[in-house]
Amino acid sequence: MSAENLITSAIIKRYSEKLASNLDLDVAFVGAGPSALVAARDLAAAGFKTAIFEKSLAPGGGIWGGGMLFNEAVVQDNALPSLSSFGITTEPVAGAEGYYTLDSVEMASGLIFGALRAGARIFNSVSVEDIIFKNAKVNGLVINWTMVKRQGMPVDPLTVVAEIVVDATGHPSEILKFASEKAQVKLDTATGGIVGEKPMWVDNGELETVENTREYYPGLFACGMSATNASGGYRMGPIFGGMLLSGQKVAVQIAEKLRAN
Ligand code: 48F
Repeated sequence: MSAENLITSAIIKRYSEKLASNLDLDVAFVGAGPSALVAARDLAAAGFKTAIFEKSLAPGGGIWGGGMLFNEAVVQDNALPSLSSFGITTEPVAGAEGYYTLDSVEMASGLIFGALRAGARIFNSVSVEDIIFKNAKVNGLVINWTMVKRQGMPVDPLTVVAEIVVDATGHPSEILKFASEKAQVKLDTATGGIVGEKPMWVDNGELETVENTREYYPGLFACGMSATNASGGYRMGPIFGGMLLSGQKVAVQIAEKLRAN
């Protein structure tokens, strides 16, 4: 075989194997932001078959750009154990006890690498365009290439089955929206639908993100900003402690549920 086709066939074979062996998952995350990366790492490390489907070319969500493209992020001291478990370094903010900065490129790459190393798989450039919904339960994802979606090409999707689906799509809560609007089910929120994120209030937003991390419908959890948006919490900007703790919390909730089944 020519070197050219050796490379081509190796890529096609390995990718096909990777996708085929992740069509039946314990946990499928939609979106590879900070909350999903932490949760996927914890669940994969605990032995659950876990994959993340991310519509962008680069996983990492809102981490890379720090605040307004200044590529530094802020965390509180309660997030330090999580970051150091990934080998990510932080620096105390002088005169502001309990607050730390970190390089957002180190944070994004460290979380991605940690999730992969623990055994989670990440499928980038793949958009989730719908859910599988059977017997009053969310059963998996309907996926397509992001380029197909962007170009508006009339191409049918493929599917991935999962015991648990996690909406980690950030501000838009895209997967909860499919459940609420397409499957027309009541979510576990004050209104039964997506309440919508409130303006910025940092301290409150951080706490609420963690509080609102839960199962919103059988088989469908939300973490990170998606949980904030679903339950009507305040936004918080480029402080990431709540996102990391939300990821840890959803991993514990999911592990408990899967072990109880
Ligand atoms: O928003 P995002 O980074 O997720 P998060 O874990 O973290 C929020 C923070 O980054 C930041 C913040 C800090 O305080 O407020 O915003 O809640 O990442 C969400 C990811 O989901 C992807 C999207 O490209 C992004 O990388 N995503 C959204 N919709 C889809 C999707 C979809 N339909 N299919 C696949 N990926």
